[in-house]
Amino acid sequence: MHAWPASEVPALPGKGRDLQIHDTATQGTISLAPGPVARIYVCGITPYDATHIGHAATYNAFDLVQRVWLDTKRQVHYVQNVTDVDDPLLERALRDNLDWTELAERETALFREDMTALRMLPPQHYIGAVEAIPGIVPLVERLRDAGAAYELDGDVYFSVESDPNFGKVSNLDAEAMRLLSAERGGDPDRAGKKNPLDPMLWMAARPGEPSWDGGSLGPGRPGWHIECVAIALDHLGMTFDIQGGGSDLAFPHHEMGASHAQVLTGEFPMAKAYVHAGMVALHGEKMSKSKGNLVFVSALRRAGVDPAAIRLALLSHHYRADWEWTDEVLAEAVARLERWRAAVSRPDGIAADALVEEVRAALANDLDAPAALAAVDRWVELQIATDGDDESAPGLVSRTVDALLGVAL
Ligand code: 5CA
Ligand code: ZN
Repeated sequence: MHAWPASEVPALPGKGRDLQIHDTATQGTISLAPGPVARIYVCGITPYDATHIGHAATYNAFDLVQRVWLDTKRQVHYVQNVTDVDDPLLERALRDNLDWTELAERETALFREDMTALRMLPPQHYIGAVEAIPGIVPLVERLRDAGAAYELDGDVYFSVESDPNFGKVSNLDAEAMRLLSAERGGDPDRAGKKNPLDPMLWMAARPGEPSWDGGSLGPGRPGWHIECVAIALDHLGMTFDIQGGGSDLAFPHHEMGASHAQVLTGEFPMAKAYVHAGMVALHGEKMSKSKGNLVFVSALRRAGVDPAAIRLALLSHHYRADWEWTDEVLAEAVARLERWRAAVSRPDGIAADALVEEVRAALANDLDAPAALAAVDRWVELQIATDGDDESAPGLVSRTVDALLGVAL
């Protein structure tokens, strides 16, 4: 699949700092010092509805990770998937009397537009589940041949008991795992499973549903977790720097993915850091396609909201916080954008070298975007109140805000 166009990232004077980031698996902040090419896998959308502010907030977090790494003069190898075949997509297509491929293509196209408008850097490899199937089948066969998978009425399940490290990504107790499994695509109550938590690796073809050649597995379609493992291992290999997504992916998705990879490679963890963004709510409840309490990025854009203001609204919350989208959040971001633009439109101003370092320090400290905004706010206030004569300052601030925060002034 093609991704979307990259906005240019201006180079800043000096060099950025290495990222300290919270890792869900070790439940602490870790210091990540990737090699010259940093490797990140971010779980992509299931394209059955438009991009909402919750999605955008999560992708914003991982866009900041890339910007920090680029500022340390590293290259970034970024991979993202599109879950372009899965139950929710097929169910929505059926409900709306649409062809499921058309629905997936339409919503993926809209996602690309939204990401472009928000200046999110694109992945180098943007891979659909469907196009990954030829790589998924042999992995499921290997898991089965290693005794880590078993068949149930033609479907193939992964046995969580085959992984000695199972549970070490999300650190949840058995009861919490069972509840979340039922909520998030698992089937803990299906009779005949070895362990209720065992996730499906390969679903045998169902009447009226799409299916693909599964070699010795028979015709069917892939499970969700193996999709991301196959794509990640194919394009990044083992022990890449970050696997990212919203906090609702820690269990079961990233836990199961780590387990699949552990059995396939004998290594743990698949990613050096498991990084999870908080959930954005609307009217007191997590924004979710299934509940329908959504604010769409595309709807805001159509209403004339500057994407840079949307981006500032996302940045005004720490990525790990759960927060609520309100009209005030957006209004504050619109006002901030105006103030910042007025400040950098002056021909000269207050020296900004210290500001560059403050923004760098804030982001390197577990992506503290609110602290980065506060630092820019302080410069903007001084700039408006005082008569500085540094001609390079407004340009340097614009470039800093663009390079590190993805906001075009
Ligand atoms: N296709 C899978 C990942 S492989 C999936 O979870 N797709 S999704 O469309 O449901 O979600 C895409 C990303 O947005 C995930 O990282 C998810 O955790 C995140 N996300 C979904 N809802 C919210 C929300 N309300 N707030 C923050 N992030 C969210
Ligand atoms: Zn995923």
